[in-house]
Amino acid sequence: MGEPDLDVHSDPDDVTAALRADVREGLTAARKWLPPKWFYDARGSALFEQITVLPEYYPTRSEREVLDREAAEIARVTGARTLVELGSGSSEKTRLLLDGLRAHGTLDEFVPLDVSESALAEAVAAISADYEGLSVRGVVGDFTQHLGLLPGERPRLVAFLGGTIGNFLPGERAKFLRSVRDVLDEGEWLLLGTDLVKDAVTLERAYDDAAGVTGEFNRNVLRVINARLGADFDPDRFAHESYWDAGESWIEMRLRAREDMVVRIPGAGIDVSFEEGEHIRTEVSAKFRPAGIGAELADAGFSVERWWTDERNLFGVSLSRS
Ligand code: AVJ
Repeated sequence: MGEPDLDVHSDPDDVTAALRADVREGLTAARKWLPPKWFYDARGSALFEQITVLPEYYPTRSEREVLDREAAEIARVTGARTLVELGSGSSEKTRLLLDGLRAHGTLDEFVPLDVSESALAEAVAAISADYEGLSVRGVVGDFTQHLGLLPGERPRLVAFLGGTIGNFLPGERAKFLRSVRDVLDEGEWLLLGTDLVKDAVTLERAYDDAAGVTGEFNRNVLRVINARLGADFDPDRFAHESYWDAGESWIEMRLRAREDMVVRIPGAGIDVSFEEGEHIRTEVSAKFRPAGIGAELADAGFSVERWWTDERNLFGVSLSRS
């Protein structure tokens, strides 16, 4: 694998400073929490890839079913010259879109953006090797901060897949959708994947699999804090849990302390005490109803042109025009 073409917008020192700020805020709060973006170092990104093929974790398969069926239609409707993918990870499902857009003959550039440099480098190398003549420009960055920097010939199609929009809290979600709308010109496109509300058992199992992969993914955030901030978390002293909050319409992942303990986090200048049974909320993953997501897109200034779901109605994909 050669040196991939990456624009790095996140300086390692800035990343550590951002983690320090998040850890200080979240772990000194009365109800402890951490933002989910810190799962994704090389190990966390690899664990997430394993999650996507678990029998319990339906979102990846359901979304792929839709993209496989609709890629040609997406290409026809948008005529996109640039595909921008936010939170691209391994870009596996993106190949369906790339194939559809290439077949349609309009696409010349692919711009994947991800916080994980390792996942992005692999994706850029693999896509460049497989799509001759396609210009591939990876951007290492945080899609809540680096949206203004997105290159590409118009019209651009911004894809935000996998249901990652669910990781925002509702207020942040509105701000984010508005920020995407603001970087797009009129007549450009947003392809958004949203997981749908369904029964609690299906949802909780999707985030607490029998093989324990999601638990390891969840505990990985503690390893990331150990590595970057010199902390002494013992991940085995935290139990993994998933919890469906029907009122908030989101799944929470939690790490519950198995015993009383004090964790030293020198890089954040704090010691954090845990009581037995106390938990850290490490992720929310909101689930949507079609009318709700339609209204949120409209509020952000988009017009929803297409809405598709998989055969079993588990996952929705919307195509909106700015
Ligand atoms: C990648 C954010 C879409 O919320 O379903 C998977 C992450 N967390 N299992 C999700 C995740 C636990 C995933 N997203």
